[in-house]
Amino acid sequence: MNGFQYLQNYLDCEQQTELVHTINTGLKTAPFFTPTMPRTGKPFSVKMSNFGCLGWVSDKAAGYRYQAHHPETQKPWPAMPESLLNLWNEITNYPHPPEACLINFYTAKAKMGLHKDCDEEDFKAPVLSISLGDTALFRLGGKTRKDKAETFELKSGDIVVLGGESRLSYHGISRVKPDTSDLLKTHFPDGAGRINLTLRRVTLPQI
Ligand code: MD3
Ligand code: FE
Repeated sequence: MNGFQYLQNYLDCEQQTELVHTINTGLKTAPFFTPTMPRTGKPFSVKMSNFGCLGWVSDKAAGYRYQAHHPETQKPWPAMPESLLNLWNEITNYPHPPEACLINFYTAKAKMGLHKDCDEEDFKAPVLSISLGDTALFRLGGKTRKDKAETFELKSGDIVVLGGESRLSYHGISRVKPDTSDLLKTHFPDGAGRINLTLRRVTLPQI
């Protein structure tokens, strides 16, 4: 698929551990919350938090959106870590910094249904995703729900970049394979599972 980069094993063990520590620090000010579906209020199986000036949230009353504050504490999100800004600059050619880093936490039973990321204004910017912990089965389809989807394994340290045509393609996480990594077991309070970080530009850059 056009604009899709699959960088296997991009981060070494030390960089992965460092990122887990950075995430733990952020979670002290911005603990995980459970988003709920617009209209129905059904809870997501994935827990979330954010770094950056804007964070992605969802609830029954107001639906999917980006906002500057944590939905429960109302505090601003922790700043975008420098290590993530560096990765963005090293991997994407995009000349403006990411504004949001969504932190998704998956336990063994969590999944994310097929969807498009379209709550942003700037679709010219790529999305950069970092996988940590247990291996996930990632589905990547096309522009419409009917298009054939391919499955990829996202392992700890893998990075995926969705730019160009692939930016608006359907995708999801069909399942997480339990006990496939020790990374979170040793460094993460809630134990096993998977963390995905997605770095995004949300607003249109002012020239
Ligand atoms: C393909 N997260 O947060 S990351 C999401 O592993 C999301 O937590 C998944 O989908 C996860 O919205 C998948 C890989 C990914 C991220 C953004 C994309 C794939 C994408 C945007 C467009 C197309
Ligand atoms: Fe997505």
